Amino acid sequence: MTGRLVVVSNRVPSDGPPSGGLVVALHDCLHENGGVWYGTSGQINDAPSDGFSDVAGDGYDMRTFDLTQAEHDGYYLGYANSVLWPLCHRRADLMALSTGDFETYIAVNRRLAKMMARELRPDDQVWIHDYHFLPLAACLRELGVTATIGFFHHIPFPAVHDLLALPQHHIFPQWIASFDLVGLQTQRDVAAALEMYRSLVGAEQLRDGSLQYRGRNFEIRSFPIGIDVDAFAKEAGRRDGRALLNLATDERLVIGVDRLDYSKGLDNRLSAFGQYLEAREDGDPRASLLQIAPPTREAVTAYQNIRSEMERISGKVNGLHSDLDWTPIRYIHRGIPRDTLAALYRAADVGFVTPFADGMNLVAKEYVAAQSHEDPGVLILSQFAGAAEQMTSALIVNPYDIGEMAAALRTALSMPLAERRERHEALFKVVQRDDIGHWTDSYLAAMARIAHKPLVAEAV
Ligand code: ADQ
Repeated sequence: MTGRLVVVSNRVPSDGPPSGGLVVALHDCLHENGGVWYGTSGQINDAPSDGFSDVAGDGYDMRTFDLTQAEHDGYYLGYANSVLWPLCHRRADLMALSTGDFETYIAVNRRLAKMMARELRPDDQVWIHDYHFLPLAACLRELGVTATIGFFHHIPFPAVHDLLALPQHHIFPQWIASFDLVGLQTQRDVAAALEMYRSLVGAEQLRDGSLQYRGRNFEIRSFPIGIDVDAFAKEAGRRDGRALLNLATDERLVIGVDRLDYSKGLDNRLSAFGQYLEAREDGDPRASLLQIAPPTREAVTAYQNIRSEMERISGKVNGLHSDLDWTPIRYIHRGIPRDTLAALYRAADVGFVTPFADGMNLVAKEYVAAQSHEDPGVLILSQFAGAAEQMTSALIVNPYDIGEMAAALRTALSMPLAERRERHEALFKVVQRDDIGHWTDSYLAAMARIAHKPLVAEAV
């Protein structure tokens, strides 16, 4: 590629070797092309900094900045995680609106833009990630930055009727239009974004697929994110997950892996498992649910009830169904090393992935990658996970319908080998085709194509 690759994400992986699919993929791109990675350091500092600190990256620069406590509270915990996150996950009712938090969110984006504008070059290709930085391109354009700027929105794009609940909905289209390329996870997200332009500001798609708004030309396209399939499959074969769990020979295993977030549908999932156990007949297999759910964003009020709700439902199900030698729900409230996780996926007869709303959901893809081809497990997947658009050979369920999910568990646990193989083969093909390498390559190719388009007016 010509020009430098510049990545921006909320956190920079400055504490040790990169881990996790997305971080490793971005690291690899930067390592290959050279460039810069900007983001917060994770440190809180009393005074706002006016410049970056340098962290040595492997073949590229990492430039970090600290937040003050007030910035962390207003920008990160406040507007990003208590307003934009629930808004994009169809939970406008959970938004904690505060003018102060919005102002802090804008101020952090402005400060970052000011510091970056001093360093950016016109031929840079800037790739910004996530809802923490929705106004960043608009702030950079105000400062005269003409570099190509792309954005990837990892979470669902809000529907217009939800967006109207955001007091700042009138500037949302302007933020988005300040990027040159807006990457979304699914076709459904692209349709929601186009509908926003059509119905809120009357901007239509041009014949070449791009949009024009306030004198700027930009593109909105879907780039479904993937995982490193080969690495994950190899990892999964290394250890015996059933031995780690001490499972009885005839005991079947259902697995759920999520951050403890209200968007992931955990309460209904546990209830569906309870209902499966209640309806179990003599011939039905005995199954345990292993739910791994590390805490996240505990300082945000909307997250504080989930933990006790999970404990209540699992306590109830275990109280009703446990036996001397059997606890039906094993609920683990912390993170698990990736190699152990891969082995546990492989050991599980069913991957139970039931979010109410999810940009993509990488757990669904990891579960499929980890299965053996000879004797694969079955994926149960919510229709509201972005992954459902591609992974149509899963058992697709409605996460609001507990009875339907309980029935899907029964179907999955008694599915004949031939059907399991057929479904898994189709799913594996999709996951392998659209892996993480394909995602970065196709996004960067689209950005390079746009970078070489003739310039248009930059008025915002
Ligand atoms: P998340 O909401 O974090 O990501 P997801 O896509 O499922 O959701 O990714 C979670 C990752 O964390 C997976 O790789 C998973 O293995 C790992 N993980 C979860 N719990 C873990 C545990 N207990 N121990 C170890 N690892 C664990 C956001 C969006 C998603 C989108 C991704 C990527 O919300 O919709 O798919 O970004 O774009």
